[in-house]
Amino acid sequence: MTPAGAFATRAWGAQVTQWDAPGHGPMLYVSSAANHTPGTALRGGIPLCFPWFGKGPDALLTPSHGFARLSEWNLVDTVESPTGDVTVTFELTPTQASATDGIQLFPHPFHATYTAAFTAESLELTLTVVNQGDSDFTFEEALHTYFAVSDVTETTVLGLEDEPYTEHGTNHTQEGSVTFAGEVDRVYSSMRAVTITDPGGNKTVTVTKSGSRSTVVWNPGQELASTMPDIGDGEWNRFVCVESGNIGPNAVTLKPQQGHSLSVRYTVSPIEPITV
Ligand code: TA6
Repeated sequence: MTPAGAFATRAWGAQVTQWDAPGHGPMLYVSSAANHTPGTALRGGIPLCFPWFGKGPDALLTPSHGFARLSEWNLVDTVESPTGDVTVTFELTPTQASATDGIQLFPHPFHATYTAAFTAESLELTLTVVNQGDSDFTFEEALHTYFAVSDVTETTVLGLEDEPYTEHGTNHTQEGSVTFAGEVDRVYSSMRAVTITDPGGNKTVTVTKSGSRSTVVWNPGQELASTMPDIGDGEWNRFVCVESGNIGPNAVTLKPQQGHSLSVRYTVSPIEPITV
């Protein structure tokens, strides 16, 4: 345990699999039934969706959420600051992903760098993609974060009021805070910060971001979760996904040698002062 709390990452998918913030415990949900086999999607932590989201803009692409989370990224370095902050850096190129299913659907010379910076009260993630080719390419991306909550039916997401979103192909406008009475699977066009309240866990998490025009909010609800073998029994209400990305009409187009960075910062604070 460092001043930055306990954390863990893995080269497969450059996936953050643990972030325990001091005074708040586990901030991320990882399913007890998750498949940890390298090269498969791990249910929980922070899956990295690239170069498409879901099945892609035309709903034709597999694997779901692209090949980056199924590829072995190169761990560039792990740096600890004098104050105990820890920054982990990964990179991915087409050569490293050459054996991953789906790479053939994105025949573009890219270089992706991903950093995770753990501090005593925050986690900051940055995904940078550079076009190393000689023609434009377009990609989608999202940091698909599974925030641990004590009960999603008591959780609210604030900050998306009046924002447009699509859910199962239908367009809507968010009225009030986002609550969870059943399945919620919404892709918002929004650049705003949001706050996740977890009253049972006595915490709020603020999500601030840059370089991101899409916010996804997802929980499958009890019925859909019961059909998903890698969501542990009774765990459907123990997480909410709040994902920062660029999806659909907000996909990113890079010219040759151009780069784009998506950054997000999660900060946690108690709802009530913690008495010591
Ligand atoms: O983030 C929302 C979503 O696109 C949902 O539709 C659901 O499919 C979820 O991602 C999980 O996707 P996965 O491929 O990890 O099972």
